[in-house]
Amino acid sequence: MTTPTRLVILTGAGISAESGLRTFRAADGLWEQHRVQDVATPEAFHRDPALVHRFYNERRRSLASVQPNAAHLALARLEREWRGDLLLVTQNVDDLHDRAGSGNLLHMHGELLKGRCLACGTIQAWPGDMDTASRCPACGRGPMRPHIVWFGELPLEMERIYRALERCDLFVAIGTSGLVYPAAGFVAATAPGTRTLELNLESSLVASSFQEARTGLATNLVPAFVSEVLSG
Ligand code: BV8
Repeated sequence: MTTPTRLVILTGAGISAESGLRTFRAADGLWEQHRVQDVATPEAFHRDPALVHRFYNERRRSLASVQPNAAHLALARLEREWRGDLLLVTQNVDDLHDRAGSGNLLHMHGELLKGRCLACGTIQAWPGDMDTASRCPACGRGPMRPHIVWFGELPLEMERIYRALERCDLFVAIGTSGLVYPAAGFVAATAPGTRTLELNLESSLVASSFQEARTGLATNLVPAFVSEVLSG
């Protein structure tokens, strides 16, 4: 197997689990007795914006009490020391990859710490609570929504992601259950001959699409994987 030169890494909630952030499946997708799929939608926001703001305010506040873990830090080390191309695509809306130092990072489902104006569309940092009275600092009039991709909405930068998937020679999925599309379909979008690897606590729903799967904690599997790749 030739040494890989172009990596695409996809992460999901499992990489943040050991930092103390609940995964979607572990919480069996429940929040305040609502299914996440029922809160994280444009319809829910239209129907009850205060409830959806509460859902995101609670999760935004929780970021202040968690830190990146060894898996996040290992991926940042890989980006620093890796001589080839590396694109880190995360489904996570937390800022742990950012705080760990990853730069070539794409939040395909948006970010908790950003807000989007419903009037002018400006996306801007939003570290504090957001509610129906929040107004856009850019245009001064627009109500705000979390800069989050909800169920039924198109994830961000999909063309850039598919281009990277077609070009890469190593695709690694870390801590994702393979339930949510289009992310779960990324492994199938890689070119024939691409090396594919899944790192997860247990087999994902798409494990059979990967050439290799390693099971264990991300804080063990990811640093070991990074050392292996860097040592060629
Ligand atoms: C789209 C932001 C179309 C929100 C998220 C009906 C109508 C419309 C669409 C659909 C529909 N039916 C189905 C769909 C498609 C839908 C979908 O896939 N639904 C699922 C429920 C079946 N997808 C969409 O809606 C997507 N958009 O299809 O648009 C379109 C096309 C054209 C034009 C317009 C529209 C958008 C999906 C994005 C939704 N937003 N996030 C928020 O965070 O509040 S998704 C959200 O859930 C996460 O971002 C993530 O993507 C997903 C959860 O998945 P995981 O990250 O994998 O987490 P999970 O808990 O599931 O798994 C954790 C894993 O970690 C496990 O495998 C576990 O074993 C492992 N693990 C745990 N601990 C550790 C560990 N591994 C290692 N170490 C550990 N310590």
